[in-house]
Amino acid sequence: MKLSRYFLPLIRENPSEAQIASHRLMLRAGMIRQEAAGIYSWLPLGLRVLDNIERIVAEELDKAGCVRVLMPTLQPTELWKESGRYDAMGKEMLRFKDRSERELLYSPTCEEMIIDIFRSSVKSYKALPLNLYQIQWKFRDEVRPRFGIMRGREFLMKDGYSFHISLDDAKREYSKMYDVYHRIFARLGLVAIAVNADSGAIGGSLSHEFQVIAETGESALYYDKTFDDIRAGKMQMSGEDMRRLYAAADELHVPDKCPVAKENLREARGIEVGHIFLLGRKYTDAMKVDVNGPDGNSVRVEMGTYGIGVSRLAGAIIEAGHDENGIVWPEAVAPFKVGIINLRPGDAKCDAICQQLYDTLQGQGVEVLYDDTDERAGAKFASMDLIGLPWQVVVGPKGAEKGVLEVKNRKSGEKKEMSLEAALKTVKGTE
Ligand code: 5CA
Repeated sequence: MKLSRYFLPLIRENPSEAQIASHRLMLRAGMIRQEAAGIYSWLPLGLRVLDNIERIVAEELDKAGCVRVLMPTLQPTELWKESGRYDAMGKEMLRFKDRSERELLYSPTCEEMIIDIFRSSVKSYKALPLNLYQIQWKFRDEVRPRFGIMRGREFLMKDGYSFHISLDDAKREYSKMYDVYHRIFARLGLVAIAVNADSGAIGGSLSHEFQVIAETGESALYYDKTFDDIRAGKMQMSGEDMRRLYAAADELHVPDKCPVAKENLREARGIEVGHIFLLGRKYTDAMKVDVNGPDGNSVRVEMGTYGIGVSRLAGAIIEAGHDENGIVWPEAVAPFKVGIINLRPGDAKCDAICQQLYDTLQGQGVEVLYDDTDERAGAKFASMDLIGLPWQVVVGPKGAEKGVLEVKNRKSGEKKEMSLEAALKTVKGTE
């Protein structure tokens, strides 16, 4: 993509409404634009990141045997009356009527509809276990939307729902999803701590929140300091072992009963990027969901539900990866892998080298943003640092004479002069 043809509305000054780094940087880097309280447009750079996160989440779930569906954002209210949540959800649920005076709502979560889909066609235990998921926009009329897309009213969620003939099998799936979640967050360049949590409005008997440690996080949590070694990469641990370590959300942490000695306990703030729930029969009792069991008798279905805040993750990744100059994207989610800066557009040599770099990388499937604009050098460097692409290749007239260009790694800040061939290898990670 050539910057002169792209849509990247950068903001030079710090927006006054942004209180935390990720919100400030997403606005400044032209990733999002607020349209109403807690409601955002995703501009091209932001959308590329959102798509990358979505793709990684979907790939890992597909690998784990989950099956993707897509349900509507607008839903009739009957199912919610059946489950009892029509009243329980209160003002957080947005309700309205269509032209025929039929009541609709904008789905804040999707247990009711997926259960209706399930019960209308699955009649036998042979189809179980079944784990269905979607990645779809949700609406919750939060009292205090804040921090940009971190706590939005409209937000993108991965919501998964599993169906089982026994509670033991639901527990097995819950453990499996616990491990899958760690894999997903690791691929996104994050270490999340899974804390025992309250299951709130979703319900169920057991739940874990996946928290990314950040000073600006909205949740308070307590955990065994061993997690700090895992986060620092000093130690690796299986999901099973991790589950034995103490970690609890604020509301479940009782100091007198905490099994961890005070000196080994950490208190921190976190961003909740995922939440899994063992539901049991909470919804299947209310909505009478049975299948025929192996012995011919009908069996009440057991469930689990598994959420990931896909749009919130974009903010969490920035909270975990930025410096005073801007965003520092992990490669897996970066909107482009390489930024080319032409310091002298119009100079035949600079133009030719940049074009060759650009064509070669694009031809090899590497995503490139080529700054071919007439901005002054300082502004180009600042913009490229702000948007945080992992690699920058700078082409100027002096270097072009000698046949060298400069390659900068955004994360380490390291800069090196090298030939075009060496630069290609470096940014592709083959050298
Ligand atoms: N049905 C269950 C699991 S699919 C459910 O709705 N769980 S949830 O309420 O915990 O939401 C799942 C995830 O969505 C949360 O862990 C969080 O990362 C994200 N999320 C929730 N509310 C918001 C919000 N207002 N803005 C951005 N992300 C949110």
